[in-house]
Amino acid sequence: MKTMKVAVTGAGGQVSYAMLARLASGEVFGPETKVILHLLEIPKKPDWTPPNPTARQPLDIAEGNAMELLDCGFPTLLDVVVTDDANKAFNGVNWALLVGAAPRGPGMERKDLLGLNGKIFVGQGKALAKNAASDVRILIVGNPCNTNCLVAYSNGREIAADRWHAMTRLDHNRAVSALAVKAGAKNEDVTNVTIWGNHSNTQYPDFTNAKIKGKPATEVITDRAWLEGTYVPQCQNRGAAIIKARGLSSAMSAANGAIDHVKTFVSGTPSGDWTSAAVVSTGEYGVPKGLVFGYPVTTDGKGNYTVVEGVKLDAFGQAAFQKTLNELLEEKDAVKDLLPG
Ligand code: NAX
Repeated sequence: MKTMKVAVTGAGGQVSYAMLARLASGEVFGPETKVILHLLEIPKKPDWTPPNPTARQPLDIAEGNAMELLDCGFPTLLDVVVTDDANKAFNGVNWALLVGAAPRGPGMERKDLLGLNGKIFVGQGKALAKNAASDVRILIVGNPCNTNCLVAYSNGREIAADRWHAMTRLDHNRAVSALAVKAGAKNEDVTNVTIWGNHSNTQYPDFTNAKIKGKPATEVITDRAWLEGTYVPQCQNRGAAIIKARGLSSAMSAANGAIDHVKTFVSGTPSGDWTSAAVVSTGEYGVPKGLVFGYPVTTDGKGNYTVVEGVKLDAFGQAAFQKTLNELLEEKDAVKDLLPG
C-alpha cells in the first residue's frame, strides 16, 4: 500500500478550506493510496484580540479543519497533523502545497509584498530542503507565486530545480472556459491553451495556439478584436473581477486549480494536449535561466514535466510575452537580497 504525505501551508485560509477534503478523498492520488496531511499555519499570537466574536486565530482554524477532515471518514485518509513548525510540516512529504502567504496590507506596494512574502519562502525553501522526501514536488500558490517560488527554490537548492512549480493552472482553466463559452463548445473541446509568464495581470493567455475540437481557436472564433481586446484582458483580470463580485479572492477555483495541477502531474497530460505551469526556466524560449516562468508543459504521470518546445507566437503574442517576462525580471530584482549567490 502506498502512502503520500502532503503538506499544505496556509491551512486555516480559504483556499485550503476548499482544497483539503479533495486531497484527502482519494480524488487526486487514487483510492489505493493512503494520504497523511500535514497542515502548517502561523504561530498563535498571545496578545491577539478577536476583531469580532466569531474570529479565530489561523492555527485554531487549521485545528478545526483537521477535525472536519477526520469527520469526513475518508477511507484514504490515515492522519492529519497540525503544526506551526515548518520543519515538522515538511518532514517526509512527497508533495508540498505552499498556499500560505501574507496578504497585501493597506498602503503596501507590490514590492513590499514581494519582500514580506519572500522572507517566508526563504525559510520554507530551507525547511523543505532539510525535511522533505527525496521525491518531493512543490507547488507554490501563495502570491506573488512565481517569485515566491524563485525565492524558495533558490534557498532549497538541495532539491532539484524541476521539482518546484508555481501555479498558473487556475489561469489556464479560466482561459479554457472563456474560449469554450464564446465558441459554444464544451470545456473538454478546448486544448493547447498556454498561460505564458507570470501569474499576474501581465500573463499571456495564448489563444493563437489553442484548439477547439482540434481546429485552431482563431478559425472557430474569427473575431480577432474580441480575442485581443476582450478575451485576453478578461483572463488577465479575472482574479480582480472575482474579488469585486465576492468581496473575497478566488478560493473554490483556486483550490481546484491546485488539485488539477497535482492530478495532472500524477496522472499525465492527454496525448496531443498540454497544461500550463510556471517552472524554473532552463532557457526555453529565451527566458533567462532560473526565472520561474509560465510555460506549456506535458507531464508523464510520474511527477515529471517537459516544457513544450517550438510553440510559435505571432507579433501580438511576442509583445505580450516580453511584457510578462519584463515584469518577472523586475520582481526578481526586487527580491535579489533573498537569493543566495
Ligand atoms: P487567506 O488569507 O484566506 O489564507 C492564507 C493563510 O496563510 C492564512 O491563514 C495565514 O495565516 C496563512 N499564512 C501566512 N503566512 C504563513 C506562513 N508563513 N506559513 C503558513 N501559513 C501562513 O488566503 P487565501 O484566499 O487562502 O489565499 C492564499 C494565497 O493564495 C494568497 O497568497 C493568494 O494571493 C494566493 N492565490 C493564488 C492564486 C494562484 O492562482 N496562484 C489564486 C488564488 C489565490 O488568490
